[in-house]
Amino acid sequence: MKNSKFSDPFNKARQEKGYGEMNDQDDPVTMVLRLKDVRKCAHNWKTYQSGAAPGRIVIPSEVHIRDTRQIPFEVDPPMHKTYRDLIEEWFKRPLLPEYQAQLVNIIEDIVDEAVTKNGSVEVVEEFALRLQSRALTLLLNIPYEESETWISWGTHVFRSEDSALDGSKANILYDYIDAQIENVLKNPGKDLYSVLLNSEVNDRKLTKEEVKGVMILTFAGGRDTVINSITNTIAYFAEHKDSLQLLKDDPEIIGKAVEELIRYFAPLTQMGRVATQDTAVCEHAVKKDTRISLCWASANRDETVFENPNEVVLDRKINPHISFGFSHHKCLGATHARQIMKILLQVLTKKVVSIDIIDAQENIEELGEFKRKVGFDSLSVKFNK
Ligand code: HEM
Ligand code: EMZ
Repeated sequence: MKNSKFSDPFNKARQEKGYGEMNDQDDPVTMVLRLKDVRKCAHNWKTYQSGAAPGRIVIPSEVHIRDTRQIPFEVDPPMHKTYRDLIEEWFKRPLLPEYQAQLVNIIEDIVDEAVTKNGSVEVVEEFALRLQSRALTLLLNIPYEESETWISWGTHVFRSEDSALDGSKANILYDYIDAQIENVLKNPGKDLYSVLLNSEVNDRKLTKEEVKGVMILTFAGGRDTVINSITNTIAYFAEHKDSLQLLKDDPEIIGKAVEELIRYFAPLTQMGRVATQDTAVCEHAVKKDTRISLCWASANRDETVFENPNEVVLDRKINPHISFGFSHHKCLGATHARQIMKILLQVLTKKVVSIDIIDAQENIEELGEFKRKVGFDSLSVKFNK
């Protein structure tokens, strides 16, 4: 099978019953699989809440490694909007020309290094992690050098090689953010910490704990999602040399190609919610205080919505994918992530003739009755210029 293929494990369950089931640390999950149902549940925050115990809506659950509530992700309306209004504008900065120019420099440097290297490049660590960390300095408006520290943490801030949830690893991030908050209190600047520490909600300053909640989310939520998007893109173009050529010939379609790759990869498989009352999805009982998940990855392959859902159609015309979520919690980092992908495609079409895969180790999520490939643990390639 091709390394760049991401098959759809939910197909049968989605068509036959509309839901799936998985256990996760003795806190089972009913997975909602059809696009229409995922949208409905995402919208219905009164029945399906995000504001449960911190970490509980994440799958695998982070309740044992995190006490800090991530903001605005683990907050329901109306307070959700209060927080979101504070940061929405900040997260649109990737639309500014000077931001994009800096992102071009970052990506060109990394691609130049990859094409001039003799021998193979390990894309996850040497390419995607670096790109993600260096690009994040722009989003947070923090000096470029700080990315070296973030790169040293490895690809996921909560996972290590031995453990899907590593408390000591998580503590590195929490201690780092605590220290940064103290620094900025003494020495305010123009970075996201400073903006947050100066912000007010309901006529009071944000607490340090709230600022920490936003910062953990920007570090954790935007990390392996972006790394997987980049790595999977490289694998895809290695195995579809005609697609890279298509984008070279017709750069106008790059915007559509970005959406299609993100639909197909669905870098975040699912996100949970906790039922606030006894209810049902697809006639399957969901008890109060149990979890459902909004399975973005399954919804994106819904055959009643997408023609040829398992094919990558780079210039797909109608593409209502929900890789970035749906309704009020939809991804705040999407503008940044889309710019990274757009510029990556532009730079690849300019500087790379072809890519060859040397070795690939897939990263497979075990989700009860389903197994889903989400990216690679490692991907060695040769970039040809
Ligand atoms: C929310 C996916 C990149 C920050 C979400 C949600 C999804 C998602 C599905 C909705 C969660 C829910 O409904 O519970 C992705 C994907 C990404 C990506 C696929 C990359 C391709 C980023 C980046 C950042 C980020 C780069 C920032 C550094 C956030 C935040 C929220 C969020 C702050 C919460 C919004 C809210 O609750 O109102 N993301 N994300 N994401 N994402 Fe992303
Ligand atoms: C959480 C989540 C956010 C979680 C929108 O998704 O991303 C996951 O990768 C993190 O582990 O803590 O930030």
